[in-house]
Amino acid sequence: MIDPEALRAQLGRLIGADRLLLQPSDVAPYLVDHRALYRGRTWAVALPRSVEEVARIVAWCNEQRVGLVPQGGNTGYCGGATPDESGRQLLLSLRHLNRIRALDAANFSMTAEAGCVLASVQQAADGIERFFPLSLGSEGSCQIGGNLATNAGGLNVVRYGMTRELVLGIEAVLPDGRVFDGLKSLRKDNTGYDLKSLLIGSEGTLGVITAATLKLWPQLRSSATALIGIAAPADAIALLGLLRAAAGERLSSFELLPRIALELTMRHVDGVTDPLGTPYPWYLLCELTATAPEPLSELLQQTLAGAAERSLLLDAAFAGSERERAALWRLRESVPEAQRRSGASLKHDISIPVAQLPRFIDEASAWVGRHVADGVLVCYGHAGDGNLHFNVNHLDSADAAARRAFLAREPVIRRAIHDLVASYHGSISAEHGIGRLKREELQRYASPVGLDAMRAIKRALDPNGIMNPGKLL
Ligand code: FAD
Ligand code: 2HG
Ligand code: ZN
Repeated sequence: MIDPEALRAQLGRLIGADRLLLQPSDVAPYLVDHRALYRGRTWAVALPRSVEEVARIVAWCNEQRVGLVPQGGNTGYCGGATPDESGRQLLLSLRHLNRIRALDAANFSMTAEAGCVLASVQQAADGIERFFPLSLGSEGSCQIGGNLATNAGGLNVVRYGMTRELVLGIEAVLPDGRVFDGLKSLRKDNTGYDLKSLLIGSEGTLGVITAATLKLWPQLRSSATALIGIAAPADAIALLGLLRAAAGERLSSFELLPRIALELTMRHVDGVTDPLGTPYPWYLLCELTATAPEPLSELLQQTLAGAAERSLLLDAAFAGSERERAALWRLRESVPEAQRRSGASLKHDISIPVAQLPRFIDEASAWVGRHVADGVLVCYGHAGDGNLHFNVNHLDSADAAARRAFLAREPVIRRAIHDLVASYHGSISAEHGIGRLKREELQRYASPVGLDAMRAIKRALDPNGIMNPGKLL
């Protein structure tokens, strides 16, 4: 049995009582995940302000065998940042560890503490005429530590890669409380196992990330953005090939949306409109960017004109100003919010080899059509990376009993979709991670040899199992 009062008193003495939240009303927002799938309990929320304080907390948790749940912006989709229902785990929020420690324009790098909100990292890079390309719909509240911990993807992966590819160095407190200072700003460093890479994507199970040195790029000087109406996903893949050939690395975003996604955003999000007027079955949101002033609009228009001659597209709306560009992105980025407002939904963040997307969408949609009469498929996402959010929305969430019945079928629907993904040698979590939500899925679909290696790593670094217990493994 734990004695919460004794734990609070001990930890308060160690880091200062002002670093702890104890009142139920103060603690409550930390105990539910963004999707409200999980509601946990805790005896305290710790809000350290320095790496040394994080180290003291972790060392103490290790001695006391107290489970520790790191939390960033709490925007994660897999319940990874929510403590369990036992009330025994300590919640560690990184929000006050939020300094930009260094900006180095000449080295194209910056060092940011884990609690920096992603948008503020982007702005800091902009301030030295550099560009940090990680971009997600949640960038106004997710934190760079959370981005590293989940190896976040987002809207620019087709050009810059996932978070792992944007990181030069890392600082983390390991489960025994020692600080791993790997904050190098080197492009080349072949000195043994890559601990940085291991911590990225570890979802708080191997240590607490306290800071990262990030790669920066030259600022963007030109862009061209279009919303393209297409008949079917197969046209998207043909267009992807054409745009890659014509624009090379300038192709920075390639997002697929079904008509229903536009309808949901227009219905549920203020100010979203359809720039094409006529409805089309599918859409692509494509963006080219360059670091020099370049005629990207011409390049995009010419490439799309060539594609239109081959009947690969039906229509296109080009952003003629920064305001129109922002409107197109708002349309795309509001899809999760529109889905949330429209009722219950089942999410499947999957990836498969890009060329097989059309066949997968056909097969998986047919299954949903046959088996989920009370659901509508909202299948959208980062098609350029082979990553779909193959989500199913409930049609009648106002009826509580019908909603419960829909949600009760989640395991059956998930199993069918994930089994199909596995048959395509795909991934059951392309960018959102495993957390608590997909723990059993990982056991089912991961390579047994790979899982054994993961467990061995976990045991070696965290023999007492204090780091984010019940998540990932
Ligand atoms: P949290 O939710 O707080 O935590 C996530 C996990 O990381 C937990 O396991 C937690 O324990 C761990 N963690 C957090 N901070 C640390 C730390 N400092 N050290 C160790 N572990 C830590 N994700 C994408 O990949 N691509 C998208 O396009 C995308 N779009 C989104 C759009 C919306 C509207 C929303 C709500 C979410 C979206 N997400 C997306 C999901 C989410 O924003 C990302 O997973 C994000 O990286 C989580 O960051 P966070 O700071 O909120 O982490
Ligand atoms: C996105 O791409 C996010 O918008 C959220 O990853 C996806 O809500 C989702 O399923
Ligand atoms: Zn996404």
